[in-house]
Amino acid sequence: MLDLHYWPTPNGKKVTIQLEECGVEYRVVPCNIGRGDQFTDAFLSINPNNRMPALVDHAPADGGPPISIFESGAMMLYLAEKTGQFMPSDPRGKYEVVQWVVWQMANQGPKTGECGHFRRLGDTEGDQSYAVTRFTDEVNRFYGVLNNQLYNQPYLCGDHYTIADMICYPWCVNWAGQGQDINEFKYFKRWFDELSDRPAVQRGMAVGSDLRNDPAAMSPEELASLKAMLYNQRARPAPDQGGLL
Ligand SMILES: N[C@@H](CCC(=O)N[C@@H](CS)C(=O)NCC(=O)O)C(=O)O
Repeated sequence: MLDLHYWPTPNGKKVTIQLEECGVEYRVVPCNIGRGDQFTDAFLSINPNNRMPALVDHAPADGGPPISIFESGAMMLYLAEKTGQFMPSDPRGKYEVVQWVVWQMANQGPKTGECGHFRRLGDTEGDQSYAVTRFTDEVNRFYGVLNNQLYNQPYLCGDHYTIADMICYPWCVNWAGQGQDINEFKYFKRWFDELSDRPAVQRGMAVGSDLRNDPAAMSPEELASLKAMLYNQRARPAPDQGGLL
């Protein structure tokens, strides 16, 4: 059995899309990042980076103890290898996919996240126009990268739908909130519309739609403590005694 520690965000939905596409059985373990589940000792033993998603495979191929994995890209590579689906096995084809997975993890994911953060902030923390322009432009560049890649091939890595497509898709769904117009990127839009119609993509995107924290139902104190917990996180102290020096 696979346990997916999950909250319904684009980074989580990449993995639910893949699980749905592969048709494997999995269990969703809610990790409520608005309540601080990502900071519990149990969760940190799976992901020392206190971020969801995380995956635990209770039946790994080597028959040994459970394997736990953090970072959505690493989880998707693991699942592609475990299921033998949506990633070529020859080195040329495999590394075509791996480089797009790494591109998404190093570029599209983090910077689109910052784009959303600064755009949502408005002027509550002072003038954010420099950051908004910087990240909105960078996200625009990403849509251009995807559009060019899809100009003469149906999927990001050629003729076959792979985890490279699945990992990029959820971060594109909120294109309007990112200050973009996908009608300017017609090859991208063809791909986006096709993926949006896939039943497994729809199922993956819908996982956890009942899981939410409603800011409107929170008191000002609760909102302030949520903000203090999520923003400006700094280093968690290491144990003082008994370590390797
Ligand atoms: N690179 C990581 C990013 C994970 C990440 O940023 N997760 C966010 C939700 S999308 C989170 O857990 N945030 C909790 C927090 O900020 O404390 C991945 O792709 O798995």
